[in-house]
Amino acid sequence: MKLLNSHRQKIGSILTDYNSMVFDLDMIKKVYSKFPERVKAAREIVGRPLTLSEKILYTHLWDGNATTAFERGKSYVDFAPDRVAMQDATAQMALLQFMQAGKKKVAVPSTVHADHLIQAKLGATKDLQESLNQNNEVFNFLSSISSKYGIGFWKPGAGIIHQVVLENYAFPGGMMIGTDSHTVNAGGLGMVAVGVGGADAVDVMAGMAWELKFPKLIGVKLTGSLSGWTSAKDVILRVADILSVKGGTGSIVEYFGEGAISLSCTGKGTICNMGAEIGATTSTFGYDDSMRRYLAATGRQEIVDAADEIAEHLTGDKEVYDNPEKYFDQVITINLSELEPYINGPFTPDRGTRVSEMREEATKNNWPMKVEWGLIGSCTNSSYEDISRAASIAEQAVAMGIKPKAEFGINPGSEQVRFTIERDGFISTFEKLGTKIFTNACGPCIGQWDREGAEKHEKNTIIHSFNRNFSKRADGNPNTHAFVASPEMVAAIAISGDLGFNPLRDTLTNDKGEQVKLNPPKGDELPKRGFDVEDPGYQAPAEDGSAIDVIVKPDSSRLQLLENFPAWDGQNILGAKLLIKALGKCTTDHISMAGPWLRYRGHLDNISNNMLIGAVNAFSNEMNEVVNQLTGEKGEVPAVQRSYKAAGIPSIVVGDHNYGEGSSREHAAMEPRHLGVRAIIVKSFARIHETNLKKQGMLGLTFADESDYDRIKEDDTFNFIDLESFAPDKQLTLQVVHTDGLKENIHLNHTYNQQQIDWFRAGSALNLIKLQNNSNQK
Ligand code: MIC
Ligand code: SF4
Repeated sequence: MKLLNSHRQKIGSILTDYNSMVFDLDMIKKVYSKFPERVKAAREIVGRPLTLSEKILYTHLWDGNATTAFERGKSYVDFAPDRVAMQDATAQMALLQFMQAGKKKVAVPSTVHADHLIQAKLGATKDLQESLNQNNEVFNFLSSISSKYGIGFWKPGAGIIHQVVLENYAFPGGMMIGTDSHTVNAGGLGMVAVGVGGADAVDVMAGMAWELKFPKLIGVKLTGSLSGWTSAKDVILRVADILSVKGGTGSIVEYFGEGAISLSCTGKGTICNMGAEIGATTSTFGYDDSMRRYLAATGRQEIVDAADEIAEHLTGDKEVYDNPEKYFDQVITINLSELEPYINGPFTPDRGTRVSEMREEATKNNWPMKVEWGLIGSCTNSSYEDISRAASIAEQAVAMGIKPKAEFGINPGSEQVRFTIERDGFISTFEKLGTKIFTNACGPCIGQWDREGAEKHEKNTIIHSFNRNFSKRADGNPNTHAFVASPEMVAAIAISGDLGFNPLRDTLTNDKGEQVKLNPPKGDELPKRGFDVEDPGYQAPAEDGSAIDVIVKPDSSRLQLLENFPAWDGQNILGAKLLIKALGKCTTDHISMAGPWLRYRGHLDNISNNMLIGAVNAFSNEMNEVVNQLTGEKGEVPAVQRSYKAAGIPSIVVGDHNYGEGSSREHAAMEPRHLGVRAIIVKSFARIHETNLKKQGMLGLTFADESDYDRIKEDDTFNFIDLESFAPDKQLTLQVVHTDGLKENIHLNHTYNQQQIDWFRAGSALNLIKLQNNSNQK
C-alpha cells in the first residue's frame, strides 16, 4: 500500500504490529466485570432509575462504588477514564507536559494519531509525502515519545483520530478522554467520551483522577426513521439549530427512542461528534444492534460477547426513556420521519436553514449563490456509509451526463475506510467527477488546505460535511462562506454548483440539455464484503521504553521543552492594563488560529505569536490591532502583550459569551499565560477552555452582571482588590480605574474549587503535580 509504505521509509524505524486484534480486551472485560455492582450501588444512592450517562459516570468514579448522589451542574467529581486519545496537533503539548510528570509509562491505554498536520493540495500521495518532509521532526518526536511511554502511535495517513478510535478502541459503557473536542464521536458506540486539554490527559496518563463537574443531562428522543435525502447529519444540524453553540454547555446529550435505535452506529457517531458544536460535554446512545453490527464488522465480536452479558446496564433504564421529563434536565423530541435536510452556516455551525428555504435565505442575506467547492469527509462524516451514499449521487451524475459545477475533495476517515471504498469502486466514481482524494487526515477541516486563490480574499461559497465553519477556518479567507451539510447533500449541491439547489424538488440540466432529477441517495451501512485493509498504519509501543531517547533540539522552531510557569506571589494583582476587549464570537480559532500556525503547536514561544490575532477589537472593530497603553501607539496583539510583559505590567483580556468555543487546544490558554496575561474576564466560557485556563494557572472569570462588559474602556487600569482571599464560591472584586479618575468596582464570578485554586497558587496544575511528586520522594 503506497501511502504508508512511502511514509514508513521516512518515519521509519518501528514495525507495524497490528493483526486486527481487539485492543485492550482485558481492560474492557475488567470494566464490565464491575459494571453491574457499580450500577446497583449508584441506583441505590441516587434512589431512582438511571440514564445511561449516569450509569457510565457512576461506574467510573475514582473512588469505586458510589457513596454520594452528585448534584448535576454543581458537584466536582473525580473520575477514572478507561483510556486516552491524542492527536498530533495537541499531543505535542500534552506529551511535553507528560514528560515532566516523572512517570515511566502511561497508566491507562493511550494512543496518538498523526492526522492534523497533513495538508490537502494535490491529492493523497503527494500531499502526504510533502507533509512528512515538512513535519518529520514532529512526527519523529511523537513516534519516539509514544513508544517510550507505552502509547500506541497511528502514523500519518492512518486516519483521523475519531474514526480510528471508533473502529478500534471505543466500546459501549466505556469512558475516555481525548485531547480534541470531537473525542465525543465515540458516543456513537455508547461511550462517555470527552474532549479535554492536554493537561487533563496528563493527569489520567500519570495515574491520577480526572475531574469534571457532574454534567446536566439533556435527553433527545428520536421517533420515526430517516428516509430519502435526510441523514444522521441532519439530526445534529437540527439539534444545533435548536440549542445554539452554547446550549449544550455543561451537559451530556443522551439520545434514545425508536429513531435512535434505527440509526447506524457511524450515524450515531456523526451526531455525537458534532455535539461538540453545541458545547455539550459529550453525547451518547444506548447499546443496540447497530453497535453489535459495527463491532462485529470491525473485528470485535469479543466485545459484543462481553457487552451482551451486561447489555441491560449499557443503556438507560426503561422508566427513564418512558418518562424522560422526570429524569433529564431538558428533553427535545425530533421525529426523523418529518426531519428535512439542513444546511447550516455560514460562519457558525448553529445557523440552520432547511434545504427547501435556502434560496430565499441566501438571497436575503446576500450569500454568494455559486458554490465553488464541495468537501466530503472529516472525522464526523467519513464512514463507509457516508461515502457510499455520497457516491450514489456522484454515480447518478456520471450516468446522467451531468458535469459538476463545483470542484470536489474527499478526506477518507481512515485507511480502513479508504482501502475498502477503493476496493468497492467509490473512489473511481468520484474520480470520474474530477474529485481530489486527499490523505486520510483532517486536511481542509483544520485549515490545512492550500486552496488556490484563497489569498485574494474573494467572497465565495463552499459546502462541506465537516463540523466547523468559523471564519477563515478551511482556507484562511475571511470571505469564504462555508456551509455544513450531510455528505450526500454536499455532493448534490456541489454537482449543481448552486447553494439554493434543492435536490428533493429541483432538476439539473445534463450534457444533452435535458432536465434530469437526482434520486435520493442509497448506501450501505457497512461494506457487504466486509472491511479490508493492508496496513492500517499502527505502531505498537516498545515493551520497555526506558532506553528510547526523546529528542527536542534546543534550536528547533517546532518543539520547545516547557518551563514552569511562575507560582502566584499571593498578592492582589494591581495596575493591570487591558490587552484587548474582544467583540462577539471569539472561538479558539480566533485565540490561537490553526492552519499555518499548526506548525508551532509544540513550541510555546513561537505559537504565542498568534495569540488573539483573530479576535475583533471592540473599540476599533479591527483584528490584530490594539493600543499599547504604555506608548499610545497601535500594535499587533502579541507584540503589545510582549511589551507589557517586558515592562512587568500585568494585563487582562475581556470577552463576550461562549469565549473559547470550539477546539480543545490548550495553546489558547497557555499563550496568554506565557505572555503574562493574568486574567480572562468574559460573559461566559466554553467548558474545555475554562478548564484549560484553570489548569495553566490563569484566572478565568465571568462578569456577575453581564452589562459590566460595556463599562470596560480601552485605557482603564484594573486592580483585583480581594484576590488575596480567593476562595471557592466567593466573588472577586475588580476595581476599574478610568482615566478621568473615576473608580468603580465590578463583581466577578468564578467556578474554582479548592483544588483549582491550588493550581492557581502553584502557577499551574502541572507545577502542583511536580510539587507533590517531590514531597512524596522526600
Ligand atoms: C478542531 O476541530 O477544531 C480541532 C483542530 O480538531 C481541535 C483540536 C486542535 O485545535 O488541535 C479540536 O476540535 O479540539
Ligand atoms: Fe480533524 Fe476536523 Fe475532526 Fe477536528 S473536526 S478532528 S480538524 S477532522
